[in-house]
Amino acid sequence: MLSSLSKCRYIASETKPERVVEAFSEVAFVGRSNVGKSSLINALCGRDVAYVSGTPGRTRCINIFDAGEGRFLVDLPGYGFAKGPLNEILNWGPMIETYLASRRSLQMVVLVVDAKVGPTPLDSQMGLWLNSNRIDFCVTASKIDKVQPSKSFAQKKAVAKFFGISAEELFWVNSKNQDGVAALRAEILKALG
Ligand SMILES: Nc1nc2c(ncn2[C@@H]2O[C@H](COP(=O)(O)OP(=O)(O)O)[C@@H](O)[C@H]2O)c(=O)[nH]1
Ligand SMILES: [Mg+2]
Repeated sequence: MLSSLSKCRYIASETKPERVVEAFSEVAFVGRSNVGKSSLINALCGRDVAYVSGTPGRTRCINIFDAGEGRFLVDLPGYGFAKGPLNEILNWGPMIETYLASRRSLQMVVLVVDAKVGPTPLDSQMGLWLNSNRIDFCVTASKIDKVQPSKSFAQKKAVAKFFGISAEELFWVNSKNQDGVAALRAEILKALG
């Protein structure tokens, strides 16, 4: 059992799911491009391990980080980007689905949505796909600092309701100042074993 993610280190980037090495356990991050997945991984680890980009859709690889003895955090390419070579755009779905469906060590998926924008149709599709494939996932709303404090309570309830969970089950985080990050970290550590 790990006590923290502070020893997490980058190990590889792959474009072919079958080339990713075996893990003891793993937690994968999915969500729209630019929603803050890589920033969240950095916040969870307490330092910059993942590449944060200003340009949406730049992280097109499966990025693997080892938190200790084969316990992986997996930064998956974001969906919803419109720019880039067509074959890459078309290849995205099969690549992610193949990855998520084929990893026996996958314990949980963190579905990251933008707190202010709220869930998009693609986020909904992702949730449905995870459910239909019986993949355990938790929902994390990122960039909560962009939500007006007066709207925060209602927005949290709305996002939770969208996914059929309670507001308490929704992780509500700001990767820039660590707000809410500890609760998600605890859930991930539990899942990694
Ligand atoms: N204000 C704010 N900005 C964030 C937060 N998390 C990420 N960002 C910014 O959002 C942009 C995209 O972040 P990134 O982690 O690369 O997103 P990814 O494409 O999902 O991996 C970057 O400019 C980040 O600095 C947050 O919690 N609050
Ligand atoms: Mg990224």
